[in-house]
Amino acid sequence: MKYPYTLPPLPYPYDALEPYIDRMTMEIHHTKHHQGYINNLNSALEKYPEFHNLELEEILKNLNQLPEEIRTVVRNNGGGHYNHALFWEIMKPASAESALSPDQSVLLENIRNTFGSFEEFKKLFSETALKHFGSGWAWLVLTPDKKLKVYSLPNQDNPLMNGDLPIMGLDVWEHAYYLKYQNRRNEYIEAWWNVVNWEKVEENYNKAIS
Ligand code: MN3
Repeated sequence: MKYPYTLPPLPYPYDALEPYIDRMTMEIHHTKHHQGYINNLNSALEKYPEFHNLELEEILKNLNQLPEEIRTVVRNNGGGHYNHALFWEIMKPASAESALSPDQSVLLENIRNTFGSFEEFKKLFSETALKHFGSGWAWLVLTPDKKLKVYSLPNQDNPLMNGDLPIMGLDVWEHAYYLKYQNRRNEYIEAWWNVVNWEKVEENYNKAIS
């Protein structure tokens, strides 16, 4: 993804994640929130052509190389663009068949080795998402020493800013669930597991580890 940034189309219709994530939330989240981050990112970088040829990933890894007057805007809105582009991709309709075979998945094997079991991993990830105070994201990342790790980050920060590689992220900003779940973030998190696109998550993992 490079300047000028554009809104990537959703890989499924707005109502495809029903009943777990409702159509109106998806539509507003995609066309208003995500588009908003993109607009702000483009206008921040407009006057700085030296950053137009860089991949967004490179910019987020090296925020300290940006002029100070646009650093925070790019952190928030570049992070916002990157995070949401990833988020749409790692979801799919719950009815879609999973091609991920536990016997063949290196990711699942490493999840078990790292967290004890797949259930333990889910529990840790869910708790991390639930307990994150205020706006932010829960992340599964690959650290520079190739270890899986779960943590949360505030606002639109992204693991790339920490030197880690993002594998999977869950948006726990209220705009991601409030229309349907109001204050019940726990129910949103529980529902979200039904729409995780594990093939895409595994693809992210394979790319990160190679
Ligand atoms: Mn969001």
